[in-house]
Amino acid sequence: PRIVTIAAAQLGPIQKAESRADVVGRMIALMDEAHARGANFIVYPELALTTFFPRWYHEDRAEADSWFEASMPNAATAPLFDKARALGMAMSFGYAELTPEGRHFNTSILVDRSGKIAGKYRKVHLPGHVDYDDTRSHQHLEKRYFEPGDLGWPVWNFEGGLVGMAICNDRRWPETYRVMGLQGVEMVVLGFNTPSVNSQRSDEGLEDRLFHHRLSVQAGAYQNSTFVVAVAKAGTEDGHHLTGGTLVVDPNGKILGELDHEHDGVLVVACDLDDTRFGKETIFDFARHRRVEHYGLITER
Ligand code: CDT
Repeated sequence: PRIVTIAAAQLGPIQKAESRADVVGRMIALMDEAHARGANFIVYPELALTTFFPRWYHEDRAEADSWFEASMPNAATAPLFDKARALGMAMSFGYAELTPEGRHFNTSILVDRSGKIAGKYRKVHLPGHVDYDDTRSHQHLEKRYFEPGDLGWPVWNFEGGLVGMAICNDRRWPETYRVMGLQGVEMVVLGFNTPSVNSQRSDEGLEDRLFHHRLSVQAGAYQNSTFVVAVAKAGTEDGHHLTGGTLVVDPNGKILGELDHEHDGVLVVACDLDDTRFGKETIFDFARHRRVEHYGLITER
């Protein structure tokens, strides 16, 4: 067996006024708990260091730069990296990345047990809109504040397996998993911030949102014979509610564990990466069964 003991570290709400230092303190507490429960790889949510700021409209785009990190690690996150190194804990978390060239991405990183950034992913599927939209119940301005990721979906040799990343809305798209599946991915780690209401239809609520979340993640896992670790930022941020639903799914698409609350908490699951083999060698042996001559339209439109 190749066991990766994963800690899916859900964060409860982060209010607009909370500092990075406060949040990093919460993340360190979760890491301590994960370590005490035997985990060696901890996964935090999308945009883990701040509130889900794309709900706030800044007319002056540059004002939003205060939500971004111009370097990583930096003064605020150094204690998290130090803690991870001290515990020998691998980790992944999301943050808003401002590059030296002034580009903005919704980013996640893989950090190895020595504290080195081993992989970076920039969110490809950005939901929402660019301009203030008064027809919506709340704003979702990811298309205003980020550009689409430019790194694709690499997979990395990490913690003894092949690990890839996705971010929130990416989990709803089969292409996300398939591109990694074609590289043999064994564990996809992803964080999310999902409002519990649809800003464009009032009849879609929390249970529908959780249903679509599980449906997407379980299908992605099964169809690519991979583990998927999906970690929420949950609860009510400045009056705006985000779903929970932090879960770990196995390569059969079955949920191995799910948190049933919306505050800070850790779900620890021992995953045997060898469990990905059967599916990859049989029904989802892509080399034998895919029929790419019929798939051209997928990349043409
Ligand atoms: N963060 C993120 O990508 N959230 C989206 C909300 C979709 S509605 C604009 C999600 O897919 O969960």
